[in-house]
Amino acid sequence: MGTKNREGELGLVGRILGRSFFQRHWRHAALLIALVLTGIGLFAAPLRAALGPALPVVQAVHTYGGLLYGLGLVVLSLRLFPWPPRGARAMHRIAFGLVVLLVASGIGLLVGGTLRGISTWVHALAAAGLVIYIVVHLYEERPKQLLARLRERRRAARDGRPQPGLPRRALLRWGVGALVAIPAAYYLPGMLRLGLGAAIGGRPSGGLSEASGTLPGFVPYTITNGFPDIPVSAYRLRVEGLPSGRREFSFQELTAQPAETRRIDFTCVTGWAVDGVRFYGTDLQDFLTALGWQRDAQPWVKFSSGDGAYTDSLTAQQIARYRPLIAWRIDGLPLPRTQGAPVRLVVPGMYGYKSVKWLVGIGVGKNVVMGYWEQYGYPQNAYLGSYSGI
Ligand SMILES: Nc1nc2c(c(=O)[nH]1)N[C@H]1C(S)=C(S)[C@@H](COP(=O)(O)O)O[C@H]1N2
Ligand SMILES: [Mo]
Repeated sequence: MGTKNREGELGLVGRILGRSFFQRHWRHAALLIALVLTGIGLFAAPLRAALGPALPVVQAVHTYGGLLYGLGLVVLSLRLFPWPPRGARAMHRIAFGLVVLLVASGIGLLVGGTLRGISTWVHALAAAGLVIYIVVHLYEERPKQLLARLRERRRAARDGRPQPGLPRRALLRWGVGALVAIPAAYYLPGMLRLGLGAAIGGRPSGGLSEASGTLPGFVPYTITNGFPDIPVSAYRLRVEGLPSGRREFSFQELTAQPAETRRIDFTCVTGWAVDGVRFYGTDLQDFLTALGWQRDAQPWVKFSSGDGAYTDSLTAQQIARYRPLIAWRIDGLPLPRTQGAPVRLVVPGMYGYKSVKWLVGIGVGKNVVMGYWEQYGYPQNAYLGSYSGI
C-alpha cells in the first residue's frame, strides 16, 4: 500500500480521527508526548510529590489516554494492515512495535495479578525505547539548517534587506524535544534498571544483589537524599502514647519478641511488584497490645522513620485486618540498608508506601496523623486496588 492514498482509504476511521490524521502528524505526536510526560510524572517519586492532588488527574490522563490511543492504533492498523505502510522507515516500524508493547503491558498493569510482574518490566523497557525514539525523531532536523538561516539573517540585516524568518517548525521541534529529553534523560537509567533488573534478575534466589545492596526486583525509595545508616547497636524503637508511658526497645529487646514470617506480594503504586517475599518480625497488634495499648481509646497509630522525614499511620481496624509486621529480616536475610535496616514496618495487602522503612517511632493516640504520601493525595486506606492503575 502506498502512502499517497492513505487518507482516502481511511474511510470512516479517518473521518472519526480527523481526515488528516497522518498529515497532521503533530496531533498524533502531541498525544504521544502527553502520554510520555504523564508517564514520567507517575514514575518519578519527586514529581509524584510535586503533583500532589493533581496526581489522580495525571494518572487518569495516562491510563485512559493510553487506552484510547492504543485502541485507535489497533483499529487503524487493522484497517490499513500492514501499518505503518510498507516502505515506512525501520525506525518508525520499531516505534510502532514499542507502542503496541506499551499498550499491551499497560492493559496488563491494569489487570494486575500475575500479569503485573512481566507487564511492569515490559512497560519500563518499551517506554525507555520509545522516549529514545521520540527524541531522535524530533532532532532529525539538523541544526545546520538553523545555523544557515541565522547567517542569512545576519547578512540581510547588514545589507538592509528584509530578514527571512526563523524556521519556526525546527525551533518548535527542539523545544518539544527538550521538554521530553530532559526529564527522560534524568529518569531513563531508573526505567532501564527497573526493566532490566526484573528481566535479568527475576526473583531473588536467596542472595542480595551485590551492586545495589537491594533485593532484585525492588526499587528502594527514599524521599530524603540517601539511605540512613543505623547501626544495630545504636538502634532504638520508641513507643509513645501508651497508658504506661513511653517505652524504648533496643534491637536485641525487639528481636527477642515472638516472631513470625509473612509471605507477601510487595506492590508499589507505581507499578512494580515483587511477589512472594518473606518478611520476618513481630506482629504489630500483639506487640502493642502486650504494652497495654487501648485500641478503642487510641484508634490511631503513627509510624516515623529514622530518616527524619517519612511517616505514615494506620487505624486500629486496619491493623486488625492486615496484621502488619515490625520486620527485621527479608527472605531469610537481615534487611539491607536501602530497604530499611535494621527494622521496618511491613503492611501486607497494602501498597508499599505504608511500609515505613528505618522504623524508629510508633505513637498511639486519639487523633489521625496524616502520613507523608497521604499529604500529597494518596489514600490513607491503601489496600491493594484502592489506587487503580500504574
Ligand atoms: N522511610 C521511608 N520509607 C518508605 C519509603 C521512603 O521513601 N522512605 N518509600 C515507601 C514506598 S513508596 C515503597 S514502594 C516502599 C519501597 O520499599 P523498598 O525500598 O524495600 O523497595 O517503601 C516505602 N517506605
Ligand atoms: Mo511506593
